Amino acid sequence: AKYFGVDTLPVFVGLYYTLSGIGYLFGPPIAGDFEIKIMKIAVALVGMLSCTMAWVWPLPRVFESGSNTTAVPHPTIITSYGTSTLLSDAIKRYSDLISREAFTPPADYKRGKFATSGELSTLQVNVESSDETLSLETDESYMLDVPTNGQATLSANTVYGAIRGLESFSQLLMSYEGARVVRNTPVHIEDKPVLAHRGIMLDTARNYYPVEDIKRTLDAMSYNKLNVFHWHIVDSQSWPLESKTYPDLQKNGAYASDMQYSYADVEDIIQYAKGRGIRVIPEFDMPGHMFIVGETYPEIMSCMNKQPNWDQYAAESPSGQLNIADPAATEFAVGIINEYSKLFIDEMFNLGGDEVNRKCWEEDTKVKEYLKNNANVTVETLLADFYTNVHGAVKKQKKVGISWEETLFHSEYTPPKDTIIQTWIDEQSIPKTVAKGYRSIASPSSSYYLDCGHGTWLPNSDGNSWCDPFKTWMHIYNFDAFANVTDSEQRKLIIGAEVTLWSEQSDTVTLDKYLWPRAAAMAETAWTGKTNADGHVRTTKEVTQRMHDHRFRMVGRGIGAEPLQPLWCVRNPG
Ligand code: CP6
Repeated sequence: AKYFGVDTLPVFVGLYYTLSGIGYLFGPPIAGDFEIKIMKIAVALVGMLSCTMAWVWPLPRVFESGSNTTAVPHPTIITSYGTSTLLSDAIKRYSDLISREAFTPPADYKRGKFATSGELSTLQVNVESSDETLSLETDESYMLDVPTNGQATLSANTVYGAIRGLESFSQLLMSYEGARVVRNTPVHIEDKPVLAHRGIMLDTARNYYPVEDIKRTLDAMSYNKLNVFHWHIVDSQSWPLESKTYPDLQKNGAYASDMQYSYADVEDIIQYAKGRGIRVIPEFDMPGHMFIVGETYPEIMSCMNKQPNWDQYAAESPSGQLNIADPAATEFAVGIINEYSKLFIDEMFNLGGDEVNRKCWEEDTKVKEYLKNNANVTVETLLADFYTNVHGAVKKQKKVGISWEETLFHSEYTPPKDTIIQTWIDEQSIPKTVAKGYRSIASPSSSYYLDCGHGTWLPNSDGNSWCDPFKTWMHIYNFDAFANVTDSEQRKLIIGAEVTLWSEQSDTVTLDKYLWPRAAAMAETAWTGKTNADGHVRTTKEVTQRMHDHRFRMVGRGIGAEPLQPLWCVRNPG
């Protein structure tokens, strides 16, 4: 944090080492006591410093602050010109939130009222453009000025920038003994994201999540300036989604009549997300991960439910892939794309394409028959043809396709150049993708898989589950999508990051605590980047206090984010 134009943390850390260094020179026995005293002073200094930092998460790119405290005596009246419902809805939402919220940073719980030097009158919101298209290109930048006295100003090019700025504004407000203030005024923020695509993937097939869970997740995403909800909506285990083309999919595929998403639910969710500047991208994972389709259309499937040897035919039980030698299977896949391209209005459409099992087809009698009658055809050419057809269908719907990386690296298919590759397998996935000229979304399983470490699903002989260990927020924060890419053109192809919540070991009971605050750790590195504007690389240590604070803020807002340490430590930082 810059304070009086100086980066304060290194100054205090430096001071601490200098003073304790002097303490060391005195030698024993004085040094012991002296060092402890110095340490206590240093802890107190760092504690004071905590009170002067930008408490906004994710950290704004530019945050300048003064030394005054501004009173906000009444719920601040936020005003704007214009007729945008999106904007007026957002303003109403934040006005309500602010008047409800009385947030005191846990480390400041003993702090009395601040002496104030001025009073905030209103927050005036100015939006430049009336274009409300939500896409990868959307401008989310904003500028926010909170003076010591009088009117605050929020300016943005788009309504979505304004929504991001309203979030930051809400996080500047603190409550002390019932008195609401903004500290360290005047505050000047200039902010915009490093990555254009910042998301959460939620798997609603392995276990079901009610619509209200998804809405609460969208709320929490907006508190973290995340802008993509990647909905892994169906998989081998269930098809909870209404289909008008193939109505039996839902009938035979949903776990229960109250575990479904109707068209109206989806439209509601998309609308709700848009109000928070969040895009909804659906995934229909093909041709693998499709067992559930076989409950309705067994004739277009291969290797259905091979028990007990399912693991030879699929990454997960139950096995079942579309029979890529059957034109009816491809027709089905294209039918799915055509139907859901209309329901899901986003410009992007995720086709899955991961974890395809060759043996599933090699041992299939219908596939073997087909190969016998077609001399130049192999399983590999069939798979490439399948990908060609589904990507062609996505193009025809004027959408951009997203695929898991296997489509690019583990098949003979060459996706269209505008295809976005979602990487997950290892450290080479991102560099390899951008070296081939494709755009990449980073979802490394070794860092961003939030379901891991709960250890109940498919334990190995050592008792651990296959994607253990648990990924801590620090581990997530330390991941750098750009780490192995130096070429500046290639770096531009890294457009996004997504944490993924696969739901073999998660449902409504665990949702909030599996997602939060760990997804917030990713959100800051995706919005602010790994480094501050001045090049300083933030460490997890220096953001810990702010992270705890943000966790408490989310809890106060109704998000069941998990605790990270004893409250005692939060109140006695250092
Ligand atoms: N389901 C689908 C999954 C996974 C993938 N796709 C997965 C693979 C490995 C781990 C965790 C999840 N459960 N459809 C991979 C993209 Cl460790």
